[in-house]
Formats: sequence, C-alpha cells, structure tokens
Amino acid sequence: MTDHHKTNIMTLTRYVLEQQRIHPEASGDLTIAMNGVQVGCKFVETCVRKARLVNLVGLAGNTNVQGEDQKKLDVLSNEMFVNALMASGKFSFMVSEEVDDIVVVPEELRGKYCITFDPLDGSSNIDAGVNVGTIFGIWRLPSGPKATVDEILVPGSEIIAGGYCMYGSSCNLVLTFGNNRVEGFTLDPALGEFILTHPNIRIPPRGKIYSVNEGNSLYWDAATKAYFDSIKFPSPESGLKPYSARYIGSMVADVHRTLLYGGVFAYPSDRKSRSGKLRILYESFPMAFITEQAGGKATTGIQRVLDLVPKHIHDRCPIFLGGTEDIADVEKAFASNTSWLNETQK
Ligand code: AFP
Repeated sequence: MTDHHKTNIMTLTRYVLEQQRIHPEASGDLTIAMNGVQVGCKFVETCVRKARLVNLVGLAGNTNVQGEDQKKLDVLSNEMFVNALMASGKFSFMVSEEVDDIVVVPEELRGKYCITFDPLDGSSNIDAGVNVGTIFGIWRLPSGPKATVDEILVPGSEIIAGGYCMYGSSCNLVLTFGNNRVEGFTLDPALGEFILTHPNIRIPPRGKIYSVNEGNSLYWDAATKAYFDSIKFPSPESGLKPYSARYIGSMVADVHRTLLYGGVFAYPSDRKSRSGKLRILYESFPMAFITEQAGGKATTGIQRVLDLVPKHIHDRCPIFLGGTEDIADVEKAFASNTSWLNETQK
C-alpha cells in the first residue's frame, strides 16, 4: 500500500497554483513572480551551505578573506536574486538592502509588481554558522509596467505578499498572501522542492520568550525599559512568570522562533539609533505583515508598523512584534511612559 501522505505532497509551486485557482481573477503573474523568489532562495541556500567550506580554504591561507577579488556572500546573494527576479518578467522595480538605489528593470522585462528584499539578512553571523535568511515583500504597482518610482513609497498595508527563507539546520520558507494564512515550507534537498510542513502558522497570543539586543538597554527610553522590566520582573498581580531571553541577532531566525513559540521580538529605537536599526521596506514591513496574518501584531510602540509610509527606500523604524497580548503590553508601556519622546531625542 502506498502511503498517500508521502506521495501526495504539497509543494510551494502547487500551493501557489492552488491559490491562483481559488482566485479566478488571478492572472498567474504572481505564481510566476513567486517562482523567481523560489529560484533565488534555492540558489542562495546552496551557496550558504558551501560558504563554510570556502572559508576553510581561506583559513588555510589560500584566500585573503579581505581580498578585493573575492565576492562576499551577501553581494552574491543579491546578484542571484536580482537575476532570478528580473528573468521572471513580473517586476518593474526592486529595492534591495545591498543596492543604494532602486533597481529599475529594463522595459522588455517589466511586470506589474515591485519587490523589496534583503537577500542575506544576518550575514554578520555567517562565519559562525548561525542561521541567516532572505526577507521579501511584494507590492502591486497601480500603473503596472508603466509605473514610476513614486509608486514604491506607499503604506505597508498595501503589501500583497510577504515572506522569508531561513537558511538554518533546515531551509524553511514562510509565506503569506494575506487572508489570515501563513504557511511554512521546508526544502527537501533531494527533490529540490519546498514542501508544506507548517500549514496555517498561528502565533500564540501570549508567549514566554523575549528577544532583543539587551546590550543596548543603556540607551533605551523609559517606555522600552518599563516594558522589558515588566516581563523580567513581573508584578504578582500580573500573574506572569519571568520571560526567558533568546536573541540570535539574525531577524529571520528570531522572528521564526517568535512565530512558532510566541513571545516578543523587538528592535526598539534608542539614543544611539533614533529610528531603530531594521529597514522598513524589506525587514519591518514583510515581517509585520507575516506576524499580523499569523494572528499577532507589530508596532513601533506608538503606531502600527504597517501604517508607516517610508520617505526613502532604506528608511528604518523601531519594531516590536509578537502575540496580541504581548504587544498590547508594549503599547500600554508606551502609552504610560510618555517621556519616551524626550528621552530618545537626548
Ligand atoms: P547583519 O545582516 O549585519 O548581520 O544584521 C542583522 C540585522 O539586520 C537583523 O537580522 C538583526 O535582527 C539585527 O540586525 C541585529 O542587530 P544587532 O547586532 O544590533 O543586535
């Protein structure tokens, strides 16, 4: 007897095609666009796996790790994504963490979407073999292939697809097209296909873990300090136990754990970084979209992240994301510690 569950697998391509069938108005363009994203992720995944072997050669003295002629992995990843996405013919503009300006696609390859991405987020961790990832968001351009660049700087709530791919002990791609559904796929390296392994991810309303770079706490404002104190030293009335700390320093990995186990991930603003560190278009917006679609919330402390409108493509914002009850506590801390504005301006 054949095991039906093992022979009838839901690949990412099949999933996207099924979504297309559910929406009869869909043209199939997003399916093709997603194929470009998949190719980019698989290509980067194979390079991340090989990177340490290359570094070992470097350590043996054959390669100067500072050498001008050696391409760094984050630059390579960017090239892989730009090429795969451009070839799909479905994007007119791309905004990449690795490129200063908007990448404008040649006219003959233009399509109706804009994509924003960080091809290799967390790359400062790569030599230690720590998880890294790609984060992406897709926007529909109101004027289609004829769009002008001013159609890129729109509120986060206009995002139509968001996802990330985590290159870790396994390669996981997490994706949402909205509709309150977030799906997680795991790459089967033998098949070369992403398989649906985490259907309908829901973030628990309250977790037990906080994830933040505590080394910045000297510079935090009163609201941020008050919030983290409230979960480390909970009052007896709150009924909470102290939260555990987990911080990898690779947003994809920290957010992935937060989605699956619950809790809060934050990169707040502080006196050193007035707008926090994470970039709005290709870090905060996609992750805020995924979190909301998984039933959670994402805030700057005083504003829903997806209500922000960036002024420049590489703008940053503070972010707290997690389960609804956890984020409600963050919002309360900001509402009752109004000195936060003066403090971050010192
Ligand atoms: P790198 O890509 O330079 O490693 O930065 C990673 C990142 O953008 C994000 O993935 C982390 O959440 C955050 O920075 C970590 O920043 P700190 O090192 O300041 O904690």
